[in-house]
Amino acid sequence: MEYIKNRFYEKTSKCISEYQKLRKEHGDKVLTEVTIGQVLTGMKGIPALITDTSKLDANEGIRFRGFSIPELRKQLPRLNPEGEPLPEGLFYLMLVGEIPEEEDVINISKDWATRAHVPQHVFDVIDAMPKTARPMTQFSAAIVAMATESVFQKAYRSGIHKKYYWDFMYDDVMNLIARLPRIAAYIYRRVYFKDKHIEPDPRLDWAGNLAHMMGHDSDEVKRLMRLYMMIHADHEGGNVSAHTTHLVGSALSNPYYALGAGMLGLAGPLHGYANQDVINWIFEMLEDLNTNEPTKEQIEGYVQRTLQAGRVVPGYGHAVLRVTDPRFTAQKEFADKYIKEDKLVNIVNTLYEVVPPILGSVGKISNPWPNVDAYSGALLYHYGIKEHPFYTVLFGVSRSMGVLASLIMDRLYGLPIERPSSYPLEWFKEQANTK
Ligand code: HAX
Repeated sequence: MEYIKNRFYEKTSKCISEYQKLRKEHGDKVLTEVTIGQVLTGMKGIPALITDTSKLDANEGIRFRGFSIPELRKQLPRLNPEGEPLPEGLFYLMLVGEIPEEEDVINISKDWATRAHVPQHVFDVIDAMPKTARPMTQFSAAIVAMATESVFQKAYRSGIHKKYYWDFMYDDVMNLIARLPRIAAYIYRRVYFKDKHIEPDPRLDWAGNLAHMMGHDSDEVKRLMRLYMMIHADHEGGNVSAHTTHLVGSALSNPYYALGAGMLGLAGPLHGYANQDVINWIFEMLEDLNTNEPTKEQIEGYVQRTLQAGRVVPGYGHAVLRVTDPRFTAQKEFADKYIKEDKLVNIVNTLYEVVPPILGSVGKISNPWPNVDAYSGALLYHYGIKEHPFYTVLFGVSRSMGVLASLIMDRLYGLPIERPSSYPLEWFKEQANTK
């Protein structure tokens, strides 16, 4: 599918000289002051990274190349008028910077289908682990094991000129994204379905094929999977999975290493693990309250007890957002439209009424509103994907699209190795006392 690579290069290559010009001519320009508070709270708000694929606004949520999620749900090509857009279209938008034609999207689908072969040794690496190993452990290990296939690594060792790095990176990225659904589904079937694996169907789209290989072949699950894969794909460059992928890639590690590292960041409870933790926490609550249909008052009491125990309420809060996450809203709209009655969905909806005022009243929590993870588990569970320790793997399959599209651009721009400075705590104390 060389024309998409060419189109990306035509659209983006002018940025190489723009980047070089900025670096040479405006390198001394002061962007912003950095406060001690920003450093001590996780480098919040410091403009420190170049990411073109998407931008997060605290009060509006994510925009992919300028388009909001509701706009994209209307404008990106879909298989039928009632369905959700194909995530392949979002990948094209993030990479090339324009809304694709239907033909472009179909072509990416076909291209990924032809690249989807996973080498046997990757399955062997997965099979060597106990089935009790966390699905994200198996997923990250499989990704790193697949680095044997890296064309970028081979080209680098053969001494290619740095201006061609992006080209090899592109091929690695397309291969890697194409193979992730097969790896994810293999882990799912291995752990939960006694190794009864399902072969890919190359006629299906990327997300539809993932649902198929997991054994959830209905149109409803495929529709949900397309939405899920779209909304989790990217959240600008500073979140843990995106930043880690970029950072590791900046050492010219191949994309398999970079994404493997990013996925291990996604596996943390404050990031992508939250999508399974929401369900864990709700089930703990139901057990504690000894009911499947808790009242609003009972839920309020449990939220208060969670906070008193020094725990976080999973699915709520965000490092950047200060409103309800539009990815939460997209999923709620999906549930409102397609799900008539579901106890778990009802609880998630009640939590949306109950949690924000309680978190807001604590005083120190910057954002009391729900994030993407507050809803996704209830939707998956409703459609029969009940194995919640697996949920973060689905997030990871989707997130690969944004972070890897960015990685191609990192190499096209020729971004250098990333190396911020660190100081002892004593230095910050001294800074605090100097005028
Ligand atoms: N429940 C209880 N306390 C919370 C909270 C929540 N949902 N969200 C924030 N806080 C607490 C913090 O733990 C922190 O407490 P301390 O000062 O005692 O350390 C305080 O409020 C200030 O934190 P903040 O500035 O509001 O939030 P951060 O930017 O530090 O952290 C997090 C953002 C998303 C990590 C945080 O809100 C959180 O832990 N939420 C619950 C876990 C979660 O849903 N994570 C997924 C986020 C979205 C994502 O990345 N998905 O993959």
